[in-house]
Amino acid sequence: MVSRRRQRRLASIAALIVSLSVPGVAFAQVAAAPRTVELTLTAAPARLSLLPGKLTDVYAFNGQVPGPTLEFREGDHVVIHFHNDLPEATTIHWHGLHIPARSDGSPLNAVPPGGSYDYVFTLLPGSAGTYWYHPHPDRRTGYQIAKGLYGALIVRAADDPLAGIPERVLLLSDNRFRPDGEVDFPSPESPQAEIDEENGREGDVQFVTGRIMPTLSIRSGEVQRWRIINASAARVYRLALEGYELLYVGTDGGLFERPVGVKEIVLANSERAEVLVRATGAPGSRAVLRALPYDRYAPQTRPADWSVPRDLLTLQYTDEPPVTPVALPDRLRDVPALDTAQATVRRTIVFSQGLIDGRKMDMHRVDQRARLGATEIWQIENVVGMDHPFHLHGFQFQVLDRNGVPEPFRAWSDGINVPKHGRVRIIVRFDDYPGKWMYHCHILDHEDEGMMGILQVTPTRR
Ligand SMILES: [Cu+2]
Repeated sequence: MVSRRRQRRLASIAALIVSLSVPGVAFAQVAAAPRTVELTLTAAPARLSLLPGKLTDVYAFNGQVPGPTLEFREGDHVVIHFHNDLPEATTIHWHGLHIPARSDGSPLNAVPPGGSYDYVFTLLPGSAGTYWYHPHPDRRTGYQIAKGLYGALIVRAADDPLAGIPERVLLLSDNRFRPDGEVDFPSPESPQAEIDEENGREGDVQFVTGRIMPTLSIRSGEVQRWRIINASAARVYRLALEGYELLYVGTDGGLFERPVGVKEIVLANSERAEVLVRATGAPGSRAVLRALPYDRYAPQTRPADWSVPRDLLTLQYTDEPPVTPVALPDRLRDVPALDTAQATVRRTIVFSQGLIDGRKMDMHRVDQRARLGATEIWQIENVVGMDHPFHLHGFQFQVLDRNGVPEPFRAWSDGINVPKHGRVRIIVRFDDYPGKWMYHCHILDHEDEGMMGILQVTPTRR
């Protein structure tokens, strides 16, 4: 019999192997038994090459930008020993995970410089999906992510209907640099600072999992599963692989019930998409994944080049002869509908420029109070002329409709874009984990300026 101590040691070795995996390459390693996974993450300054021929002062998780891709399984009990070796307070927010509030890494649980914190949670059945992790300290989230603190997190299911299909992680991020290679933040009061405050900070250098315009290799006939994460501060991606239909199979909280064939996908800030790419081209050919123009802007600050498509990566076919494509399932899993008849509370949340319900974030105020176990319908209204993406911490929700148009298929989400002068309705059940939870705009500059509120979920007194 393996001792508990030895089990933990083995788990921590397994986690170390996982944490050293090359970002952008996913390793499937699925077994049935629940396990404890223990790993260490350290945030610290580093000097790395992000641009060819230049060195940049960054903030890095375990010395890497982006941070290591973390892989877990449903049922895992996860213990992450976090050390903050930055010169400022920080947290790690496990974006999209349904876990206890003390481990959410919200601004309420800042880890001071030199401090440590253990994030402890269990990944529940049904939680398989693509997530990411990033800092979430008060007012400094945009700065710390721009300095390099972000990484992908994958939760796998033992009964994944797409198991065995080769995977790629595409962590989309853009940044701006000074001529000397340092990350470019505008000086306060400058015109650029004003534009950033309005639009959110965008950059002219586009990264896919830390690389500029990478080449992914594919064999004719092959099917690949791409897990795409929008880790940009403000840029929204309208993704298309020219000449291809993508099979859209999942979003923030995992797989849909069925694959959906699409020509393009709009991925707002913090959102994830899982797609299957079918290599229908000839050996030796190539295709380009592009971000097509998407007008999320107010006219007065819309960038001059907003309508220029941006190339993200090259898909290069090998010269090998085609393989027979694998058979793809018609059905992926059940996504049971949350029942609108069970909703006991309806709320309206109003987004205006930089404000939620007319006010800025106050760490000492509770803006919404909900009962544990309640099912609620939230309408998020955007009353201004630019898009604001809504994110709720801790709970996956289902989108009911956008501008009154019913959502075409059911999915679990933790973020949803609220278009200019638009509204969305979501349904959510606060089934577990009482505590204080953030909801906010995920344009990082807006969030840092206070476009955030606090939801307190409280157990019902008996
Ligand atoms: Cu916003």
